[in-house]
Amino acid sequence: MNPDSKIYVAGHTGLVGSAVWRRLQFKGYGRLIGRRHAELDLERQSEVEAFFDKERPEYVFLAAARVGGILANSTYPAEFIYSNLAIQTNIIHASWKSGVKRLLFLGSSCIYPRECPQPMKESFLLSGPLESTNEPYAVAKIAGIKTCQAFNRQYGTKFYSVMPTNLYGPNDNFDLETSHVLPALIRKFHEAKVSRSESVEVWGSGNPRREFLHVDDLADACLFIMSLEDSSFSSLLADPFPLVNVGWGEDLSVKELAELVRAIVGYEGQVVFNREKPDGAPRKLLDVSRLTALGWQPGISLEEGIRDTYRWAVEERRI
Ligand code: GFB
Repeated sequence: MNPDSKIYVAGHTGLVGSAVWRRLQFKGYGRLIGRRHAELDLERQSEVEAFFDKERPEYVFLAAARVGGILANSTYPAEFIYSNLAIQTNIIHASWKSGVKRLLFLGSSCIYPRECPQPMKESFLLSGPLESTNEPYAVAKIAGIKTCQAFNRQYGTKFYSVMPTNLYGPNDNFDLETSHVLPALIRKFHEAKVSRSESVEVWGSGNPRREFLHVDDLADACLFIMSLEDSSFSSLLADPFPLVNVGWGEDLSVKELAELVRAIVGYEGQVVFNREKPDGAPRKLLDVSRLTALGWQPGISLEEGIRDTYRWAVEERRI
């Protein structure tokens, strides 16, 4: 990529896409393309093909997806599998047809088996059964990895997959029904502080362990990977598991996370665990050695990132 390259960020208003967009702008890339849902319905193949024919992007960051936390995944399994398969298939296919030079497909750490040895290596893909609460979403994301791999093998395209751990940051979803745990806890503790509630409900047992990465770190990793020299990029594509994990490298329990968010927000009441809500996967810690060996490291600590996200949510009136 060079500053004059034409770059399409699919999903540029979402958590990941907006972070990639900010990072590209910051680095001086001047020909960025983004389309809101009302302008381009990515589930409609003909609309996607017409868009690619007209715009002819050279590089694509595929960050458009139907996403959500544990409850949204269990409530809307049809949308999570159908929308994601449609969006990614249309974009990958149109990227091949219009001669895109490189594409990065954004997946998720839930592609790995529920009982995966920890930390989870890229080579553990498809080595066991998936976690049931997000199986439809995970199957769609695995299909995305395999679609990229198949096009590379048959047509010599350069489409690569990036698997981020649980993400958070500006533009996250703070709706308590559909969000992930971190924005949910920021909102719950903030509202409890403001209304002086005696307690805050945290779902599940508090025992599941999760790893969190600030989305600006992920965006930095995506630009790093997209900008790799041809020889390094090609050797990533040639690996039998053509995907790379992006994470912080350490995890913590939901209970520890709740304590951290409580302290940052400054709430002094009680934390109550609701064991009737699902725990989901017991642990999801990524092995990040493939990416660190290439020379990339994350920089935003969890505490700093939560402070930043809390400030953003209050300033933007999202909570
Ligand atoms: O972030 P989360 O919704 O999704 O939940 P997953 C992580 C853990 O936090 C679960 C607990 O054990 C939840 O029960 N938790 C506690 C809460 N309080 C809350 C709360 O108020 N809201 C939420 N949402 N959780 C998702 C997948 O799994 O991770 C997606 O469903 C995707 O497919 C994403 O892969 C990264 O980490 O369990």
